[in-house]
Amino acid sequence: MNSEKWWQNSVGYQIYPRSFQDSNGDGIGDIKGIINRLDYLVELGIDFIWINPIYQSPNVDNGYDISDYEAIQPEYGTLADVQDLITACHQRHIKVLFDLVVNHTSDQHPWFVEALKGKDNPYHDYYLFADSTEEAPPNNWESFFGTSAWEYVPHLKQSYLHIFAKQQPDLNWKNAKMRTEIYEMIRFWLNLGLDGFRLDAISHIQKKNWAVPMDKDDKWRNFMNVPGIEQYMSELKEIFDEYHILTVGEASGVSSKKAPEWTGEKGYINMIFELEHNLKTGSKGHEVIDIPRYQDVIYRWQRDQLTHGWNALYIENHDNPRAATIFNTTSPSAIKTLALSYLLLRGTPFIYQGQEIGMTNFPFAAIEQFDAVDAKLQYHEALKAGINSKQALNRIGRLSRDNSRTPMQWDNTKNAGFSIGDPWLPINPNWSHLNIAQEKANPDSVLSFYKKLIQLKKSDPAFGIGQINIFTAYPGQFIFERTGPHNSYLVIANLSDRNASIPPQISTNYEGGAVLLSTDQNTITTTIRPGTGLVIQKG
Ligand code: TEU
Ligand code: CA
Repeated sequence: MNSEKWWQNSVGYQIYPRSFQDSNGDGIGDIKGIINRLDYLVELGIDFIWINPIYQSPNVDNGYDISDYEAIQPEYGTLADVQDLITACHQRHIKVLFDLVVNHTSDQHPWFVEALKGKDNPYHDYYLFADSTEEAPPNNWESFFGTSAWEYVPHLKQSYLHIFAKQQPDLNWKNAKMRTEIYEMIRFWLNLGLDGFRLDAISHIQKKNWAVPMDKDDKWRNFMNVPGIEQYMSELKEIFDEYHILTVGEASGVSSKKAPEWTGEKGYINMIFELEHNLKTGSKGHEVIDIPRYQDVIYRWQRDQLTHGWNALYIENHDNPRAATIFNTTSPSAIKTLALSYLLLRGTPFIYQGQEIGMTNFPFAAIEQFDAVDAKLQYHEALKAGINSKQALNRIGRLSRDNSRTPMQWDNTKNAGFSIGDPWLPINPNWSHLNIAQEKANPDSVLSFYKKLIQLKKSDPAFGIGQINIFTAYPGQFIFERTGPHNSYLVIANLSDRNASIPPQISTNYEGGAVLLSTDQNTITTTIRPGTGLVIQKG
């Protein structure tokens, strides 16, 4: 058994910098804004933050298209601001993770600009070009954003691969020189004092041979955890180990069965964000999350990483709609119950900005209101396929990434306290009654519940490396026990439509136990109603 790690008893918080806090009135969140709000995160009980990309970028995909890895996007601030941020966080015992985007660069990156100059240019092989005509791309692969994965370059008579937008050409990881440059860049950031990285789209850095056609039922298989990736991941691991940092991989295509190879004692990284439970990947065609299905997915990940490996736990991020909306949890108690369903599982929980007050989807009414690159592309593809604009808008509006990217709702002053200028994305119209200041003042609010929940998670290693026993229950009822050397706890989060109760085989242990946390003051341990939950300590 490996020794306990600091992040096993910690809670992370994801900051979408563009929408967190603006400090200079240009309507765009920035690094100084984050520094100004750190004391709030201390109050919330956060141990580390992950900040989405703040590197120089033409912003086609909001920072995930990087044109200079070692420069800060001017609208976010300067390198000196980053140093101030790291210092300010460390003074408050908050660790700092950046996003590491190395599957692709921007098409404005000097490497790609050079690459386009000719097949003989040394940077040409930094990317994935293949001979083709304009009409016949090298193969039929599709990008994640729904278009062809190839873009034709007439003067080269070649196409280049991009598994995201065409402004995001994929890097050629087979090129050792390219890898060395990436590794130097990683060291540059770690030498500044960062504590870790979230590894963007890391399971896609290796691709199958161009001759392998796309499988219509498993469209992205040809660039999901493809053999050969082991070498690159091992090289990365060497650097991560040298600096003792925390690494969280966005690694879709790594199955729960395979995950321990990635996150176990000898794994490449510390934990994986699985994407299987999400609405877009998991509940195709549905407007809300199928909760029993979500439960099956996260329980499977719990089981498969029980003896080896570690989970990253989350219900929201910048790529998904707001949880309160898509889990259909409409009352404060149900939103708290949703928090309870995942935050005390075995793993490291993440909270996405605004989730802690139950922020909701945005009521989109026109395509002009969207910003996200995938939303615009999908809208135009839908119109091409003959779907009418209202239907296309409805569906994209429900699922769009932009729902989670609207500015933070801090208080009920102008622009929700986010900015004194015009915000880059509209503020959700519910800001005047749904905001942090208001919830702070209310001991029964979603925010107050999150604070208590975070404290509980950190109060006892039973909630860290402690064992988890999951009880079989009616679908949608999350009933599990966490046990440590000193105490045991029973968590019941009822997201089903029937009453839940303490499992009979352990009822004598828990019926007289102390209720440490409850989503609703009226909840009693014998009848846990739909949309309510509690945590009981073994008596
Ligand atoms: O998202 C990547 C992403 O969602 C895919 O890697 C995922 O594997 C696939 O959709 C599974 O179905 C990240 C960022 O989070 C996102 O914001 C960026 O747009 C994207 O990478 C490109 O950098
Ligand atoms: Ca600003």
